[in-house]
Amino acid sequence: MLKIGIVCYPSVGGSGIVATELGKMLAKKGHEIHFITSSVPFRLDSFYPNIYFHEVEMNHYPVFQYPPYDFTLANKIAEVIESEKLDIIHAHYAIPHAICAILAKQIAKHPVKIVTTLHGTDITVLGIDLSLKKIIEFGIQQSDAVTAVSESLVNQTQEMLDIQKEIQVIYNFVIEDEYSKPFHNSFRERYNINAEEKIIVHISNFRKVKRVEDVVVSFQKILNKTPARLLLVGDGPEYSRMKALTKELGINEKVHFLGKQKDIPMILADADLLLLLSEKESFGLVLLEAMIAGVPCIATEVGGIPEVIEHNETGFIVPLGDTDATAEYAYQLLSNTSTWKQFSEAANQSVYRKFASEKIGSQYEALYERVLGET
Ligand code: GMT
Repeated sequence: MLKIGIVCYPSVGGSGIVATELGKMLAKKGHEIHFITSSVPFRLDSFYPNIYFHEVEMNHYPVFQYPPYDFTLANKIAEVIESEKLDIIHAHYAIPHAICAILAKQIAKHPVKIVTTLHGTDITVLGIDLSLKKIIEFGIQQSDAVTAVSESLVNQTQEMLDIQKEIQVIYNFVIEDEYSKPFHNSFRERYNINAEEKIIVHISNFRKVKRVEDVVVSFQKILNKTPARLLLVGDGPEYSRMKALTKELGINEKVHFLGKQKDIPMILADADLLLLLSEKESFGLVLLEAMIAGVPCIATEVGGIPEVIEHNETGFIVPLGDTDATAEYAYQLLSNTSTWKQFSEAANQSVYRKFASEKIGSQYEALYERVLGET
């Protein structure tokens, strides 16, 4: 059994969710897992045997213009490598986590291997920023193994960065059982949504890249065809603008802003359709969450999304910005119960087939074993 340190962002977001769920799954299999983060990962919401949490504490000395978080993190990783005799550090994100892990590996007086997982924003956004490009390349080159969450992200990384490293695709996953608990129509009751009204959901961090505006505009077009409500889940920079937009469009009574929510399976249990109309998305973990819950998705033809959704089989793929096509496909799905059931079932089955948590967990284990076998 291995001793694995996981370095990730602890807050809400796909990379933190994947890192935490992977840690929980590996701990269940008997590995010893050490999370090294600035606060308890939000999915680590209970006591789990074999899981330990090491907090990166920041001291604020007035002499530093900017608190040196990255050094503090590297120092903590080095401390944990030595005290716990870690075999592997699994860093989620090249910047800053892989860099901190590489530094820690050099500091620590105990050998360790570094596995880095690229999640997207580190490459597609930061990779084109010349002020960080070289250090991202260094993080990838110096890791013992690198994975990316989609084929598209591997291609983009190789196109944008000067690297020779092999990057293995290991897809994201969800813990299937969490989405099959019995739920009751809680949202329908709470918001007085009648049986004819379809529930459409969008879940994101409301960054500009998520194009929430396209979701709202598509919803307005859907409303012209069929009665529906839109649940907007999450919070972020675009939140207030979206509130104003729904008022401006006169659809604010049909749109419910739920803010950040923890219980995504419960929300999805009431949903008929999920929209993800982003302009960049290396994978789109929320699509898997919806699909496993039997909620068909309409999403844009960007990044790794076409690897997750099979167009016209498990959901629909639309060109970026095409709100007419989104509304048209939504109507096709929502107006025909047997079509909806067929897509719902196909979406659910494809998660078990292509993204099974057991299979993904084993791929990471095999990778850890492989790097440990290399000298
Ligand atoms: O999309 C974000 O803004 C959050 C970011 C994260 O750190 O969680 O998401 C990235 O990683 C997820 C997990 O691998 C992927 O599902 C998202 O597609 C990816 N986001 C982007 O590529 C924009």
